[in-house]
Amino acid sequence: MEIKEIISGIKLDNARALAKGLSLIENNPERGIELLRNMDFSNRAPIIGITGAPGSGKSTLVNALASLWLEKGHKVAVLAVDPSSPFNTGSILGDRLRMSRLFLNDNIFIRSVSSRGSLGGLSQTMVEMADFISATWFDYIIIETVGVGQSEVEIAGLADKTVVVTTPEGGDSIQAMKSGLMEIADVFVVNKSDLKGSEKMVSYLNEMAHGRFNDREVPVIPTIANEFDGINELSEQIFSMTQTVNNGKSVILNSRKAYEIIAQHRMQDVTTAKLLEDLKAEQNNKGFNLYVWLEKYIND
Ligand SMILES: Nc1nc2c(ncn2[C@@H]2O[C@H](COP(=O)(O)OP(=O)(O)OP(=O)(O)O)[C@@H](O)[C@H]2O)c(=O)[nH]1
Ligand SMILES: [Mg+2]
Repeated sequence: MEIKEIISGIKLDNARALAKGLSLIENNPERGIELLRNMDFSNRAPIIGITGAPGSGKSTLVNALASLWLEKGHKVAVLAVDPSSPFNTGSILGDRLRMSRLFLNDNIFIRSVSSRGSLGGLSQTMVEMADFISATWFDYIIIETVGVGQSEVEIAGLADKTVVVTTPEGGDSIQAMKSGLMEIADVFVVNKSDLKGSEKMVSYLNEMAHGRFNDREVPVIPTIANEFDGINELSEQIFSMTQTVNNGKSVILNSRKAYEIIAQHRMQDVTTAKLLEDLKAEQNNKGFNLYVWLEKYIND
């Protein structure tokens, strides 16, 4: 399928064109970028990152959120980042089974993406796949990543809004967590609120969220994902936060994305600082397309 055909297929909400586009991005980076250059990002869907410790209930939450949004008539795409660390391979299968009910619906798209080959967690391919889907017919894109090492921070770069999932059990470990987590969370979820210590965790996070490092309002929502408890509240919160998502919320994110892509080509003397400056001036222009914009920095 030619790029032109993919583009026209996407305009007709054609699932085959979506699949072709994603394979192109995965298998042929050059042509993937060419495809992205031709996409229209003027009405892009918000990307919601869901991250948290292994086993905190991210997939259960994603499943619940996606079901609720489907019921409301929204179209939802889910990318689950399949971590290459061996301890997680079993749970991915579990995730697939739990989500299988959703596979039946045309308004949902689910794909596991390998994080193989990336430096810190999310691959460039993943970023491009999410971007691509955001310019198709879906209303919301959810990305689940396990919060280990760098990946939380990266998901915050990729996502328009980031949900950090904690549990009452995580009480000790969260104290030890680097302050980075506070900065990336747009919402905290205390999942497994059926377990002891939930209220303590909620008030701890509330305290942290209103601490001196952060003047943003970061809501803390208790949930019991496997019982659909708190899912409405979380959904409402996400809806209201994403009202203002526009074409490229974060210049920092875009400058990093651009840097990665340019770095794959021959570099001029481009720095992320320079890209950040240039982006600030340009990315709010109507019809801005990052992939077209960065061409001028590539000299080959
Ligand atoms: N008690 C309780 N168990 C839950 C809740 N939510 C999820 N679980 C269970 O916790 C386990 C892990 O859930 P997952 O949704 O797979 O967690 P995850 O964060 O996606 O796990 P990884 O992808 O492996 O990091 C499963 O057995 C779920 O049924 C909850 O609110 N309360
Ligand atoms: Mg999972």
